[in-house]
Amino acid sequence: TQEELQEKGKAAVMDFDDEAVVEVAEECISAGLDPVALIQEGFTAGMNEIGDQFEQGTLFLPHVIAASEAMSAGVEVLTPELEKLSAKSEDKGTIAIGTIEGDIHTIGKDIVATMLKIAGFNVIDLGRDVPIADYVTAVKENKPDIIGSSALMTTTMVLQTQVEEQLKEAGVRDSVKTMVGGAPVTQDWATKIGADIYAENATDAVVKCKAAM
Ligand code: HCB
Repeated sequence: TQEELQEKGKAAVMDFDDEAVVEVAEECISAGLDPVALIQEGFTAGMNEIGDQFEQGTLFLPHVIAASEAMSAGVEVLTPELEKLSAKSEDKGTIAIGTIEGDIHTIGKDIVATMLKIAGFNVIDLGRDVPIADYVTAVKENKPDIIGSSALMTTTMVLQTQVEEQLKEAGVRDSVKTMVGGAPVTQDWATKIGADIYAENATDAVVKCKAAM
C-alpha cells in the first residue's frame, strides 16, 4: 500500500541506503502509487528525523550528507514520473525561486521548483546561496509573477526580510508577489516580514501560487 511504501522510503533514507531508496521509488512507479506523497510523507519524514538526531548529537554531518544523497537518488528516479503528470499546455505564469544567501540547502527548493513546473508554471531556478541583490535583479529582468526564497536555517531565514526591503528600495516590490518557505519558516514569520505567500510544502506552494495568480 501507499502507507507501507512511505514507511519503507522513510526507513531507507534513515539507513542512508541509496539502493533501497531507489528500489522504493521504482516500486512506487511500477505499482502506480503516488510519487508526491512518497516524497513528502516518506523521504522527507526520514530527512526530518535525521535532522532531529543531528541536532541531538546522535548523528553527525556525514550521516546528514549520506541521507540527503539517498533522498536525492530517489527523487531523481521519481522526477520523470512527476513530469508526466505535468499540465504542459497551460501557462500559469512565471516563478523565480532560490535558496537564500548563506544557505546551501537545496533539496526542498528543488522539490518545490519541480512541482511548480509540473503545475504549469514557468520556473526560473536561481540556485542556492543566492545574494539578496540577485533576487532584485531577477525581478527586474525576468518580471516573474512570484519570487520565492527558501531558508533552512534560523540564521538565514532572517535574510528573507532583506528580500522584502531591497525589492522596496528598488521600487519593484509592488510588481511581484513574494513567497517564503523552508523548515524554520512559518505563516507568522511570513506575515511579520510582509511576504505574500507562505508555503509549508511543495503541494501547498502549488495551491497558493495558483491562487495568487
Ligand atoms: Co543541514 N541543517 N546543515 N544540511 N540539514 C538543518 C537545516 C538543521 C535544522 C539540522 C539541525 O540542527 N536540526 C540545521 C539548521 C539549524 C538552524 O536553524 N540554525 C542545519 C545545519 C546547522 C547545517 C550546517 C550549518 C551544518 C554544518 O556544516 N555544521 C550546514 C549548512 C551549510 C550552509 O547552508 N551554509 C548544513 C548542511 C547540510 C547538508 C549539505 C549536509 C544537507 C543539505 C543537502 C542539500 O540540500 N543539497 C543538510 C540537510 C539535508 C539538512 C536536514 C537534515 C534536512 C533538510 C531537507 O532537505 N529536508 C535539515 C533538518 C530539517 O530541516 N529538519 C538540516 C527535506 C526537504 C524536502 O524539506 O523543509 O527543505 P524542506 O523543504 C520543504 C518545505 O520546507 C517547503 O517545501 C519543501 C518541500 O516540501 N519549502 C518551500 C522549502 N523551501 C521553500 C521555498 C518556498 O518559497 C516555499 C516552500
